[in-house]
Parts: sequence; C-alpha cells; structure tokens
Amino acid sequence: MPETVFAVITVSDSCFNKTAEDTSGPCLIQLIEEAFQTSSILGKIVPDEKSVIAMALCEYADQHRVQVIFTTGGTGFAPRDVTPEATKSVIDRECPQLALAMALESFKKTPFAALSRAVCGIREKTLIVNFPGSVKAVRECFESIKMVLPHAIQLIR
Ligand code: MTE
Ligand code: CU1
Repeated sequence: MPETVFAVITVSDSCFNKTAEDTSGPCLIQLIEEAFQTSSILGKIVPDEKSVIAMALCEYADQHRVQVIFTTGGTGFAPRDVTPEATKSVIDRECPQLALAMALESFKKTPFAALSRAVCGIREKTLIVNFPGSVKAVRECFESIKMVLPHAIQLIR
C-alpha cells in the first residue's frame, strides 16, 4: 500500500498577499502529522479565486495523486468565499455526510457553525475536505472526522 499523502491548501487573500500570517495551514499540517504519523504533506496558499482554488485542487489530485486534500478558509458568506464552489466544480462525487459529521460536532461548540458552507467530495482517488478558516474551527473539524479518515482512504483507492 503506498504511503498516504496529504495536501493542505490555505485559501485566503490576506495570507496570499502576505498581509496576514497563515496560522491555520501550519496548524492543520501539525494535526495531520500527529494523527497519521506522516510528514508527506504538501501545501500552498491561494487567493479567494474560484479558478485558482480549482486549479490547486486538480494539481494535487491529478499530478501529485494525494489521497486527501484539506482546504482551510473561504467557506463562509462573504462575497469572496468561494471554496465550496471551487470544490464542487472539481469533484465527481459529493460526500454530504462527511460535511454533516463536521457540522454536528461544530454545533456543539458554536452556533456560528451555521455560517460555514463547507463541502466534502471525491475526485477520482482523492478525498477533498473543506474546513473553515480559523485555527479553532480547523482543530474542531479535524477532530470530528479524523477517526473515519483511514477507512475512507482505504475505500477510495
Ligand atoms: N466551525 C467550528 N467548528 N468552529 C468555529 O469556530 N466558525 C464559524 C464557521 N464554522 C467555526 C466553525 C464561523 S464564525 C464562520 S464565519 C464560518 O465557519 C466560515 O468561516 P470561513 O469563511 O473562514 O471559512
Ligand atoms: Cu465567522
């Protein structure tokens, strides 16, 4: 079985422009390292542009053939929050219950979970999971699905 390879895409205009520091991407990388004992984690920062996000997703899925791509940011209601639309444009199959699992756990923490439009889906053999942009949300959402990820990865390949 090939080693599981992950990718983390931080979706944020301000992090891309370097007017803000990316804290959620590094946090997510650390969570993956701890949970899966791996350092095979690719990562990049992209602006809140649907086509650029979609291109990054396709690059990791089609060229690097990573098993799971996590995105952080751009799931909310602001005009430039388009990560879910970019994700929907590249997936073959949606995984609504994975998003539901995150939402149910998130509602135990905050009613503002209602403001995330996060999408999960599969492109060929790559699982794509949207997380909200804050470190707090990334920690909570990762925790809520990490237990089912190994079996999910096993089923997809
Ligand atoms: N989900 C969890 N688990 N914890 C959080 O703190 N924050 C919410 C929501 N989901 C939050 C959460 C908030 S305040 C917003 S605005 C939305 O995610 C969208 O965030 P994003 O635009 O950074 O993706
Ligand atoms: Cu918010």
